[in-house]
Amino acid sequence: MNAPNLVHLIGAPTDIGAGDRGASMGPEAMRVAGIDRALRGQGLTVHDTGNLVGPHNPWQPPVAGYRHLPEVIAWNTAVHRAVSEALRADALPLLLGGDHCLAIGSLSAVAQHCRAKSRKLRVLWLDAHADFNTHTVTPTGNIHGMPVACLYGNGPQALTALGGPAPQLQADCIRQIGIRSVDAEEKRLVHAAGLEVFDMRFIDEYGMREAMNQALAGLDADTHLHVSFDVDFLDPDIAPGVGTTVRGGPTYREAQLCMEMIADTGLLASLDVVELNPAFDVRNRTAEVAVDLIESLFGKSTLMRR
Ligand code: 5AB
Ligand code: MN
Ligand code: MN
Ligand code: MN
Repeated sequence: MNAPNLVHLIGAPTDIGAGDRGASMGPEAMRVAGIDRALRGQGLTVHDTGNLVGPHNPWQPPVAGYRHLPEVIAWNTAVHRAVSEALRADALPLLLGGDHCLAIGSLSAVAQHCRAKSRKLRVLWLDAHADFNTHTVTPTGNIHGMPVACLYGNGPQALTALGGPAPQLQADCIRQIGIRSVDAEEKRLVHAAGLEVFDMRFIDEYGMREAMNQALAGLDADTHLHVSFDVDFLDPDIAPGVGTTVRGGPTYREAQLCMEMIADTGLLASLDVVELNPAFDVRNRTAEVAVDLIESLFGKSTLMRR
């Protein structure tokens, strides 16, 4: 099955799961940087569905290990619905975050869709962080540090069961790339769950090419490929506009190669672009880099056309 030619842009302007305010401005910054034009340039039909609506950020401390849980549930319910709708319309949902807690809504919709269609699912999690914290071990209570745990069934029921009985994801379907900041307790959980992680040490030693070859191994024409692109995956030198910068990330060229190798599969079927924070950005540079990389993700710089 070929990747869809229609893209639904879904704006989710919230920073409800983050530790800094500002990711709520992400969708507009991506539009200003020309996401629509960039995708059309790759021969895609783009339908901007506008922005979802949800509760404002009350900016409260965590309660029982979770910050803003009711609001996080409301936003993820809206994202789940919009992503499901796009998939039903045979479109490729492109979630414009918003912080990374929203991947619970998007990936639960994607997983549900794959179960219904008996399609295999591979998730590439491009991030500086593993996002595998739980309410008992989180150092912050910020739910943007917990989406992978929630998708594996470890979290509050209202989030883990979005899209059907938990877990939404099977242990072997995710590949994490670019990881370089994992909390001590979180590390233990990542090991116990057996997540496949291509951290920066791996990329230093073997290169992005080998990391991507391994992360993309075993795909076939019937695999739905989802990319969850946390912009803090990138080195802060090229992407300062994020809340949680961690130095030592992929360079521009390494990130391009990563995107190009994904494009070559022709299997990309859903995408999150999250954690862009214009309040920390410099002249919208990070949004522009993100748009530039997304063009490559949709095949700009490869000779093998979709
Ligand atoms: B992001 C931290 N591990 O749990 C936590 O940006 C940071 O979605 C999480 O990857 C970063 O608060 C979440 C310290
Ligand atoms: Mn993340
Ligand atoms: Mn991150
Ligand atoms: Mn972040």
